[in-house]
Amino acid sequence: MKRIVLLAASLLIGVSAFAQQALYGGPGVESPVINEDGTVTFRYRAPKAIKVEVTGDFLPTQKVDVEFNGQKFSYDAPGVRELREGPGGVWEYTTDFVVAPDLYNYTFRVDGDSVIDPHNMWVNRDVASLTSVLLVAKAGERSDLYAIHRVPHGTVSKVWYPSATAGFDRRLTVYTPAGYEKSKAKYPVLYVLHGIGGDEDAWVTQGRATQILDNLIASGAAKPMIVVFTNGNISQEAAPGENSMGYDRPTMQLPQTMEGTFETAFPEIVKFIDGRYRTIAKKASRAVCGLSMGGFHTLNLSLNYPDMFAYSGMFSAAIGVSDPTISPMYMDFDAKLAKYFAGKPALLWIGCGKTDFLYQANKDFMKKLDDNGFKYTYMETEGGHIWKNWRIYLSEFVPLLFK
Ligand code: FER
Repeated sequence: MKRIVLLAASLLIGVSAFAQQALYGGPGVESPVINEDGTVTFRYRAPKAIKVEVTGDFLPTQKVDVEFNGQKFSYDAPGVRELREGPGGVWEYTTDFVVAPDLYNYTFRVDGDSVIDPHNMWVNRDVASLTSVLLVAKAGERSDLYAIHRVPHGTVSKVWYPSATAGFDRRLTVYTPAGYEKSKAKYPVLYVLHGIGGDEDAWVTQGRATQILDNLIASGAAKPMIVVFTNGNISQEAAPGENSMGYDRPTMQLPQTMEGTFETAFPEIVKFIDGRYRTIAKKASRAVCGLSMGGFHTLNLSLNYPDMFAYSGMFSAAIGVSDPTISPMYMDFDAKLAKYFAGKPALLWIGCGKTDFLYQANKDFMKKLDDNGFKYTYMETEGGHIWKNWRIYLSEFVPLLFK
């Protein structure tokens, strides 16, 4: 018996040591560390490296001027800082500023190669790149909405619906609010759309959408609602790695992007959701919002189905980019816009960052709205085309719904 116990114990130790080894990138390296004074330290062990850098949206951006096709333009690139090599080949960088509460993405560059932080288990995929995640949450700050708290949680499901347009089943991520399973109540529905290269997972990973919803609903700031995260790539069944293509490489260059088929097929999704969930199946209880391409989809859905959504949110929307002749969805824009506003939408909400490459397009669109006396709500933030902004917009938009 003793031998068996000993054997079992040594097996256990062996297994756990092995499992640890598989996860362990090197002894004694802790990264990232949020220090007492609010600075953050990043460490990376690379005894043979010549140069180790960190880049991410926790750093101030830097303007980069580029020339493309004979045209000069500048964009906001993430800042980069060098780590210094210390004992044991452990490189280190500590910010010389307090890192403001927020959720950040960062990567290391080791001799020019982009790598995630092997000592940080928390990783996100954004299209075809992996980034390490740093959450600096602080009570009373917006970033607290991105953290998980001991509040009632909603249920997040991966749900397949039959798409007659696509000719195959497609996947949605569906959030039902805490209490849904036990109640008989009907709920309003918010549809949330991703950008180019994104999928039905993007908003719940990068966007922290289900944490934001749990927290806003628990505090009473938002009404309980069903939230549907669609896959806006109509040629795709589900997120990369989750569809019949196997572990194919995620790409921004998918067929049938922004050519009208997704919008044409959208009623299939609404019909499926209204059939499967206890929804309040009417305009006043439906909202739609999206980032970038999803903002473009949001506008086109709102205009083409003026009886479908009372609330629309355009986050850094890719507007003014479509060829009006490629799809009936994109034709007669001005007439549809007038019809949409004649239908008295409860809210058209627009958010954009000051350095977003789509800033001017959004400004131009708002001028058109102003010229016509069409009402909307606008939020302008610092920074550009990044998730940091889209999380802000979602957390501003959701409390305004279904009131
Ligand atoms: C464009 C600008 C932006 C465009 C698409 C986008 C197809 C979408 C960006 C995104 O979803 O992040 O000119 O053309």
